[in-house]
Amino acid sequence: MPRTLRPLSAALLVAFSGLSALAQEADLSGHSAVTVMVQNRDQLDMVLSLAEGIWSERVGVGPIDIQVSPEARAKLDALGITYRVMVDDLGTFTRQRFDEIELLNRRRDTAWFQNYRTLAEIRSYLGQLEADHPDFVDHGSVGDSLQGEDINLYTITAPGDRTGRVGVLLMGCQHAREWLSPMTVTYIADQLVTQYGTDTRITDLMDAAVFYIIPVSNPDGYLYTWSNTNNRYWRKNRRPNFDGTFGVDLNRNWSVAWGGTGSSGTPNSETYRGTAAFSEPETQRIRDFALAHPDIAAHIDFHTYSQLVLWPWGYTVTNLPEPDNSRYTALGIAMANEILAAPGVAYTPEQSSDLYEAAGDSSDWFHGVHGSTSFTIEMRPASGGLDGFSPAATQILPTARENLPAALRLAEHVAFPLSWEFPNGVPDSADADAAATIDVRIVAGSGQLNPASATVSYRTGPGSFTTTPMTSLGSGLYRATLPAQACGETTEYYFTAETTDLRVVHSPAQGEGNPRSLGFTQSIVSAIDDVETPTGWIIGAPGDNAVRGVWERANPEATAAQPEDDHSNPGTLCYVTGPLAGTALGANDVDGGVTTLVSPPFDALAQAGDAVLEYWYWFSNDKGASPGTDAWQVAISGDNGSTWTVVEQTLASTNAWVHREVRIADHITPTSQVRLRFVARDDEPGGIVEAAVDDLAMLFLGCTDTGCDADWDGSGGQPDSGDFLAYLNDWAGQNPVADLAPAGGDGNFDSADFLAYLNLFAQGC
Ligand code: 0X9
Ligand code: ZN
Repeated sequence: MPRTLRPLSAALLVAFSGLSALAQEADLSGHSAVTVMVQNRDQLDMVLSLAEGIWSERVGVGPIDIQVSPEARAKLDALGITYRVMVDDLGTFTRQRFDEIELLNRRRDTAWFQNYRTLAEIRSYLGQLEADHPDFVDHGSVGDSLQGEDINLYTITAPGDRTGRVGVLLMGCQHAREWLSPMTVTYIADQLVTQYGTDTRITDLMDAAVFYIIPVSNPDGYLYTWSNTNNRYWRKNRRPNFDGTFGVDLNRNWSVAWGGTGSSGTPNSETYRGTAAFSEPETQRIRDFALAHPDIAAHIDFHTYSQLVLWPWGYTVTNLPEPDNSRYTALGIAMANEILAAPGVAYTPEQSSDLYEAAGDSSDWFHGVHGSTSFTIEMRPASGGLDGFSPAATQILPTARENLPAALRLAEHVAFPLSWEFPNGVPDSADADAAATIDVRIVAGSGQLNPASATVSYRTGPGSFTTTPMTSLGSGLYRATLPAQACGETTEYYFTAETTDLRVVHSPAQGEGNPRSLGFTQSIVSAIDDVETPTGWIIGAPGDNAVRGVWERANPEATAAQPEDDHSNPGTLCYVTGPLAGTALGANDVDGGVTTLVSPPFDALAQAGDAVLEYWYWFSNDKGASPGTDAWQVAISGDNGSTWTVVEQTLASTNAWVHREVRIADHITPTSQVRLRFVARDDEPGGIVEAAVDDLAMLFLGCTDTGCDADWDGSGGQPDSGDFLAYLNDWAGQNPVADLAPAGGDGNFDSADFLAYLNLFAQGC
């Protein structure tokens, strides 16, 4: 799947090996971090030879982030090589960041995850977590680092019998300067423990998996980056090399293809691989721990930065053999989507070597030798993001929060025989008096789905569950249908499926023990916008940078990525990105960045009831290069567009008109000026991105109570034969709403119920 091949040339390797000679002990003042727009390979070699540190993930023609001395920066200027300044003076910047940390520490209201933490603080935080939850956390060690620091290990799982639980290893901070990494891993440990019993997803996983957490894999390097401001950008461990320089890049020291492309044999290089595979105690200890724990089936190595979800191989552009390549690709896209939907920011899922070939990394070893499913995640900021390895402390929580569900997704993949996805979301309400449908995708995990086994079980009121098969829509997608209910009723339901080797799986995991609920309500439509006439929509927003395929109100022309028809019936117009088909699929899709569309204001206070904005949309990003990497975002504003709250972000294509309902109070306080904002973005050159929006409506949910219990058909007035027949129908059909006696119902549809209705009828209205 690698779409661009960027082998490191011999010249480039020479360049790499020259790195960090200066960075080793240099004073950072006057040094800068810059993004250079590298035009060609000659320029690349020149730029790399001037760099004293490479910050970018991506090394090649195109933008790269580097650290430069004042002299090197002057040379760039003299050569006419243009660059953007990320940090003008790293000395000042780094001191400011350290001052910030001190300042935050002096404030009594700084929460633990609102500041960067030293190795000692991380140890004591997790030590306290263990003291508070001894049944959930066990501290241990995988052994000592080169300088004799303990490489701490925390084993986290729910109390109870551990047999059959699958292991998930989360590793942070192989690279010393990547400070968001130990914070994220510690956050995940914290959430697994403290959200057990509260969060269903975490609870189900903690019952099925053992999480092994190594927050700081390179303690010597981490301590060094804290020791004084000048060493803040140290990457490697602290091995004294034979030539008097320091450090081995631990993420080039693993054994798969050790010594190959993208690793250096020169000790002062930032990517120095060491004298042999596993020459370093840190990689040795983690290897030995993993080999002694064959229960470990999944592994994530957390790094910064560039916002990427990476899978093997890293050492070669060759794809993994099938079925692994497809499995990793689907999983990588699902993990990136979890991050985006958290809500978080866009991470690009791709094979590691799409970034650059680099031999001897941890994920290649975990996949290739250990046999577990392994990802490397590069977290915030984006490549070229101004803060590089040193984002403000306010970035810690958002980064940690968005990565938690990605880790859960991977853990689910190995812990459960099958996993469940809800492409249209899990609905919280449905129209009264009509059957409700819910679409679910059943994805292979440690097992394969028996396609005939997918069922939904439901009940309304007490009594036993009814089980019916779901309808297959193809490629693992199923539709569950729940019978119509009267307004105000709530149906409980859960899904069941079986693997080909007869393991039974539910969603939610406890099935009948913990079903989901769906409330049936009536909706009153107070305003409709079918986009057939202009009504005050706004196209474009500050920061929009798409160069093609911006939003238009138009009649779309069909392509493989775009609809032929709008959604309204009757009607022809919708908002669509680049409506014309053109001569090629990529002729009129979104290109070059972001395009924004803002709806006119809707009055969410127009009526009583629960205000809901509904809309229909179409999104496609799965055609062309890098499928599944460009994002769709919907946000809501209650102040006429001044401030926005994200309601949905996804990488998932619909390739069809899909219905969404946004319950306003779930996101903002309802006001009379509520707008929706739709953003389509194309970050990946070559990716095809199309979007469309139609048929917005303001709905109010509730049950209009006619005040008369015998008014069974809701027609008002005195009860009549219509009401009588409607009741009879529900009673004969054993609709739980007809179970009137004893009060609250008993699951039987008998003469007591019938008499109770006759009684109501006789009372009149
Ligand atoms: O180079 C690395 O080790 C990782 N990037 S970082 O900037 N955090 O150092 C990326 C490793 C991904 N693996 C391969 N490309 N092989
Ligand atoms: Zn790294």
